[in-house]
Amino acid sequence: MGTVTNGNLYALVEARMPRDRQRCAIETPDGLYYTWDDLERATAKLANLLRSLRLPLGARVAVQTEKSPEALMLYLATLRAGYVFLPLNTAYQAAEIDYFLADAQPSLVVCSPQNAHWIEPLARRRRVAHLLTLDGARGGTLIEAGAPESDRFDTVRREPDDLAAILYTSGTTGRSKGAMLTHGNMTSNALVLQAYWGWRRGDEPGGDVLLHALPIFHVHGLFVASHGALVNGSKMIWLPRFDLAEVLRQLPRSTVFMGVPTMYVRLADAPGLDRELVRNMRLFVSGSAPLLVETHRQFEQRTGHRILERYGMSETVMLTSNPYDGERRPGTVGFALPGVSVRVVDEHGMRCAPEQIGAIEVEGPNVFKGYWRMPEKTREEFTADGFFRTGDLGKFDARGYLSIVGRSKDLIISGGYNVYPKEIEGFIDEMPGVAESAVIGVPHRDFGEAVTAVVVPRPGAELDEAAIIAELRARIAGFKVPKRVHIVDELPRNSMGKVQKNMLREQFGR
Ligand code: MLC
Ligand code: AMP
Repeated sequence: MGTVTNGNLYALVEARMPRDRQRCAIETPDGLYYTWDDLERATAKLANLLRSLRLPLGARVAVQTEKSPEALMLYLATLRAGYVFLPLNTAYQAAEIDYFLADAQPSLVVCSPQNAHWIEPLARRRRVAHLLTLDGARGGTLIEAGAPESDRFDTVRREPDDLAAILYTSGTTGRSKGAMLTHGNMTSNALVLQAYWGWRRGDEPGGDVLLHALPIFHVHGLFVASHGALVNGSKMIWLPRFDLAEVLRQLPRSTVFMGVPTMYVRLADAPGLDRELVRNMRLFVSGSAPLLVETHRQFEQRTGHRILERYGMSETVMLTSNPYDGERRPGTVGFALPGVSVRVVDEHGMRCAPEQIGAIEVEGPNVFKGYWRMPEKTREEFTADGFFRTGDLGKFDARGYLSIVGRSKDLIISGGYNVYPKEIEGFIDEMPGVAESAVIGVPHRDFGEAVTAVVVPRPGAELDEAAIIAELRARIAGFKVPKRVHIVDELPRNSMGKVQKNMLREQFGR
């Protein structure tokens, strides 16, 4: 493997492909099979197509499509061509998509053919120059337009500091902000994780095979999982979604699996899961939300495997990890990854002693460049000495393991998806007959936390739980819709007039 002088992340992927490019890179359960050569040539065609559209330098390519090998290739082609990838959750509806188009001003939108009828008018209104469709291997205008293009493309030179992707995430304000990640952020993190988690090269005997069941519009599935296999020359078994029966079917053929805690809760309860089924597995990784100690234990009893829990964010990719070789401690997220600094500080910015809870701040080559077109917000989120304030609360134990004990940001994590109470409250408060609302997360066995709304009617108004849920379902992504809506006369407030969400969580969390 020669030295890679081009800072483009794709240049690293290219340099680390197996020597024999006829080996399998991606396989799907319905029998599709893509070699590394296919990957190289298909991404070249798409990169040539993107170039032919004459998108301006730094153009954003916004993508909301179903998961398919072609969707991953579009991501890689965007990197190759030097543009900026902007993935969007497939559950997002018109109001949500419109916000991202207005804010990110992409030059190209790629969507599923069945959504083009409502995305096209939004894109036109937001002056997006191009709209193409992608429907996996079945095609779409993207694949048609790319077909006549050359299958050779010189990966565009990028510096480590150049933008590679924008991931929308939200803070305390509830307004989504685009976290700008650079080629350098992702390259450094991919290489660190490759070494830390002991990845075994795909073209060596006993090489790793990744079972990929995560969505590819967030850090976990798109970066941590895919990059892990891609920079390792490892095959991926590519599932369109997390389907428990399919995961169980594919586990004997896999060595690495990454999932959110909900997936482990479901796996640990699955009748077919036993040591024999996971006999070839080397590593199970969990992240994106807290993994309950109980799930960790139950999974170990069933499989003999201790899940490796790690911690990260859209703004920082991965920050900490339990050790691969040392003790994996349930309820903790392990140690700072090599090159990453993690500190826990009190309200005066002083480092906390072991076991003392404080704010988690981080620094390293993986930490993002800032929020898209929000320089002030970016400044606020960094300390004077350059650490990023994660909004998570944690503590180190005496042995240096970090635990996440809460969040200073008002955020619910449901099945690994982030839900911002302010956003949902905004939609509920607009409904006729609503005086005010508070959205909270309550413990949920499957999703970890379940979105729950507490709503106060205007005097004389009658509100109905089912009607509120139905109206929200028509407007926002399904995972954000409260599982329950409680109608109450008033919300508990403290002496400053602030709603006391902890009291609501106690009252409605049982
Ligand atoms: C689906 N539904 C959810 C939900 N997912 N509700 C609450 N929370 C969720 N997470 C709802 C749907 O709206 C639908 O509702 C119903 O459940 C069935 O939908 P589905 O798509 O069939 O659900 P299912 O396949 O069971 O999805 C569960 C899941 C999925 C866990 C597989 O949520 C998932 O893939 N989560 C992964 C999220 C992820 O990748 N996070 C990484 C973020 S990166 P209805 O009412 O319409 O029927 C990050 C950084 C880091 O955080 O550290 O990694
Ligand atoms: P996102 O904005 O989707 O990138 O979500 C990042 C947030 O997920 C972090 O700030 C944490 O609050 C949470 N998170 C990620 N991994 C873990 C973990 N292992 N344990 C607890 N919380 C986690």
